[in-house]
Parts: sequence; C-alpha cells; structure tokens
Amino acid sequence: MSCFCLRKGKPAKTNHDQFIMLASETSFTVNEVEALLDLYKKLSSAVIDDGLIHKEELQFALLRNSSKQNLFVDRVFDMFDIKRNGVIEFTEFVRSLSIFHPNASPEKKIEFAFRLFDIRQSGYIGHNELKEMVLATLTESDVTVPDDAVESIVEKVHIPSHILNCCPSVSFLCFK
Ligand SMILES: [Ca+2]
Repeated sequence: MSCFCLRKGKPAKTNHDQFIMLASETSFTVNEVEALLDLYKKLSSAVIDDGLIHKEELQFALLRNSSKQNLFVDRVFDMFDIKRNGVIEFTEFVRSLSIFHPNASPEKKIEFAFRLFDIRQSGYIGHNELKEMVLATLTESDVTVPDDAVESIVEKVHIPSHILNCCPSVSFLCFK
C-alpha cells in the first residue's frame, strides 16, 4: 500500500522564495521568518500532526490546555485564520504575528486590539462584549468573581462619561 501523505508535517510552500515574500510583506526579516517556521512546526504538530495550526493547538500554546473552550482563544484564532478555513496556515501565522513586531505601526496594533474585543464584529465594542472578555480572562485564571464585581471592573475600564454620552458603544475612533 502506498502512502500519499505528501504534506504531513510540512506547511505548503515553505521554500526560500516564500520567506522572501513574507519578509517583504511584514516587519520580519528573512531570517526571522525562517525562525518562525521552526516555531510554527512545533505548534502545528502539538495536537494534530498535520502541519497546520488547529484551534486546539493555538489554545495549547496560549493556555497549556487544548480542550476547555475559551473566548479569548476563539477571538485570537479567528483573527489569525484570515482565510476562515478553520486552520492557521504558515503565511497567516507570520502575517498575524507581524502585528506584534516592535516595528509594526501603532495603528495596526490598536486595530488588532479593537477587533479582538469587537466580538460580534459590529464596528463597536459594547458593554457586554467587554464584560464577556473580562469574564473569559478571569475564568481562565480560575478566579470566580460575583457578577456585580465584574460589572464594576467593566465600568472602571470603560470609556470616560463625556465620550459615553455621545456614543454608548466604543467605536474604533473612540478606542484610538
Ligand atoms: Ca496541526
């Protein structure tokens, strides 16, 4: 019997041309892109050894567990999965990580943070979205906090009242 598992353990097109292409599109150098491939290989074989990062693998990398559902991981995964096909490919991994590079523009970083909290992708961060993210973070840290305490946290990190008066949800412009 023949095995045609050609892509097992390898993301598609990981040749030098691809490193150059990704370096030209991101803040990374060719050497850094190459180093990211090593990291990508480790992450993408952590749970399902198929050369692609599944949500369980991102979760394992971020939280050291691969089963418990977590809103924060869901959001990060959705943002890395640019093609929205349920896996993070190497090019998506590099392009998304580039936002965290010291040379990436503050505008891009702010936009990423905004999209992370804009759970329903409405263009506004509502009170409930902020609350859900705070709850997800607390739950992951095994901290149980009464609802009114969460409300109080959300109110404290929320926007000043003079902005709140003109827009009850936070738009990207307010967020900046
Ligand atoms: Ca995998």
